[in-house]
Amino acid sequence: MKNIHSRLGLFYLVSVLLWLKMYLAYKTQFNLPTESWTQEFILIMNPLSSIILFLAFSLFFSENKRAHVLLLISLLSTILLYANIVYYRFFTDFITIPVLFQTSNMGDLGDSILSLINVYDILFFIDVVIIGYFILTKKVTLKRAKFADSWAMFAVAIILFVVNVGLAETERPQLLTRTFDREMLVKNIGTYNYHLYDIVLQSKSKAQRVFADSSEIVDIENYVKANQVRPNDDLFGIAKGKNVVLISLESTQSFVINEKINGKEITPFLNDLIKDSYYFPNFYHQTSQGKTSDAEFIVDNSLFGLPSGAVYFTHSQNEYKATPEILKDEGYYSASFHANNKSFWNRDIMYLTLGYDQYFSQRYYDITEENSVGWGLKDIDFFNQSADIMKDIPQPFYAKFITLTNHHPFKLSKEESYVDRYDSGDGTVDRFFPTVRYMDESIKIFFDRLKADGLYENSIFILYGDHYGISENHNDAMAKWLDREITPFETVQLQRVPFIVHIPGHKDTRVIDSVGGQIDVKPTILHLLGIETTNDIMFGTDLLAENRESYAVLRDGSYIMEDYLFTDSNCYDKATGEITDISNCEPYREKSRQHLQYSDQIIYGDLLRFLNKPENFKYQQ
Ligand code: GP9
Ligand code: MN
Repeated sequence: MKNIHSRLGLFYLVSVLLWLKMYLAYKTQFNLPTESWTQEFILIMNPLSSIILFLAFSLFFSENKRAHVLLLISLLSTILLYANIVYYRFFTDFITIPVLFQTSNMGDLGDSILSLINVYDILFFIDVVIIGYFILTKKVTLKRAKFADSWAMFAVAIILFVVNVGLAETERPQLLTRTFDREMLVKNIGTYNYHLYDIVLQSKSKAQRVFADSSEIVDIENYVKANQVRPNDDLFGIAKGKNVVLISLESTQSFVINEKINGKEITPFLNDLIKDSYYFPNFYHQTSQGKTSDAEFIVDNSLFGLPSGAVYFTHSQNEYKATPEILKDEGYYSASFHANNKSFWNRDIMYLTLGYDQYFSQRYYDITEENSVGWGLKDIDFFNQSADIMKDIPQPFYAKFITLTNHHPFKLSKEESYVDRYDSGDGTVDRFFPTVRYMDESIKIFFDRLKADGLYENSIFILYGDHYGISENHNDAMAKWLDREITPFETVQLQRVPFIVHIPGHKDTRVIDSVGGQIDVKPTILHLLGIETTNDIMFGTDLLAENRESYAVLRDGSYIMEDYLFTDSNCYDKATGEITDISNCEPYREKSRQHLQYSDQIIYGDLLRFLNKPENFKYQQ
């Protein structure tokens, strides 16, 4: 090991140049803002582990070849970096394996690739050229390096990687398991590590796909069809041809509905709207790590998200038959409106797969310091600007609006708060109430705008809470709010989120107590629009159907029946909240397991690609 540094002079030089180049690219070519010195430090160090790892392979080669291989690896790494730079100039995103095969994306790029390249880009290759000259003329070599040096360098790479991931994990917990944003991944683990990560992720899902066969879907299809429920005859098609306005209520749980804080309603607009809508107080979110994106996935597909990771990331190349795609055949245009970076939750890619015609992401909005708070554009500005965009979109449309202000850490200035903070002493819970109230106000303003713009009458409105906002870490404060202890039973009950179906001019409005969840939204919407779903593989049932079962299963396996609730191996009596005989929960035990397992099987095996064309089918009653 002695004198390793003198033996590896050239190796170090090439590494440092590549490293510097990466950091320069981060600063000049990509938009990767950092918010603290730790984040900046992570950004600086993150390319290093993979650079050393890649270059260390050169040391395996014979004395005469090493330097050449080193040069080649440096060149290939630069090409990969440069490919990302060019791609980013057009898509403001990083390359991911699926997009390489996504012809529509690459087609766009193909046309304008020349305009994305400029002559100064040669500078990215300047180090390779200069060092290449010295290597090829044999002025510098790596001849003195020893075989063992390669292992030493691998060890260094691994240590750097572990430190890097450790730091990133403290900055962004669950970054790798949840995979929520490419930009954040690149910021935290670097471009090259990100590509390696992407390769592992994609190959894992490809492998499972390869081993799946078409017979698997037959059983599932039979099962699902046997469980279908006939739509409500009076309501089927009642909104035929109307626009659908779908609103995702960020982090909104049902415990705020019809409640007051210091004498003021927390959701005055929603409370009013509920009186003129179908409202479901026993509606549960069914999300897991994919949070908002899981909710979107479940709502559009009537399939469950995955037990870990976000299906939006892990299985964005699957075949699905999501609501936007189904509605396309009915002449609908579909769009999603959300003022966040488009690669967040891999939405830009997944929306193409799901059949959305347009994603109005961050760049379609005018976002300034004044109109932003917390995660970005304030909901009121978001809806106002969205309403402007909506004037120009084709009708009928299926439009999804994803709110953001009521997102952890629930920041909002005192001046903009319509209600007081709570006083539990737990900041997260205390701040939650004003941001929920703010979101409520933004929806009121949105409705007013749509009325003024003549879109209201012609639309139906579906509002759903995406997932919990207050996690179990805040049980003490929640116990204070609810004035009772938070038992496992209460924890499940806290997973209820609002679900509202508002049909302008429709008089039959009521509170429907039946238990349901996000999985039931798709058939509910399609039936209102008069679209048959007999040939779809869905795990939910129309919430307005008369003989549907009052039931929902959560992603962690807990399930809720009309009178009982199962969680944590116990069966609870909903009337008392007390543990009751397990046999009371037995009727839905197998079904709950089956639903989750079949849905996962479909996603892991990409089974919907095997689906047969529609055949004649009758409801089984
Ligand atoms: C991000 C927004 C919030 O675009 O949807 O995501 P979340 O953290 O709630 O899943
Ligand atoms: Mn969310």
